[in-house]
Amino acid sequence: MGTWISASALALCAAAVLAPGTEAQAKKPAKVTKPVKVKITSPLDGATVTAPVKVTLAATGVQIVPATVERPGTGHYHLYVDHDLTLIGDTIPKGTPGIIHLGRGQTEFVLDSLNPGPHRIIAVVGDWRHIPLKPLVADTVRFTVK
Ligand SMILES: [Cu+2]
Repeated sequence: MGTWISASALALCAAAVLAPGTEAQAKKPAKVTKPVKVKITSPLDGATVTAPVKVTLAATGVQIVPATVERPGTGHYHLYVDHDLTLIGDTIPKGTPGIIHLGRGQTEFVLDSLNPGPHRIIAVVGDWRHIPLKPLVADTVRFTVK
């Protein structure tokens, strides 16, 4: 009798542990969430490059999708080219020189009109409303066009 109760209690316990997630999630160590990050993989910070400048981006912990996808955990890239960040809680403006929405879910963009000299790019991941993710997911590079 004591054995029967014990086995039953174990089964209940296991069910409770597995209930919130799938089996796959249950196999992972607890509390492992990928940090949400964006990186400008090219040009490199401090680099000297020739125009046109191809900007390439990589993200972890967030799925890069077209702006038409309204789903948590997704977003699209925005490039601030020689432009300061806009307010973090606000919609990222469209049609503003120096602010580019990669609204089709692109992971690269060619800047073909940069003049020779120093430049700065800030990449920001925003959601389908074009509002930056919170906390802010951004990366900055400074480079020089020959
Ligand atoms: Cu946008």
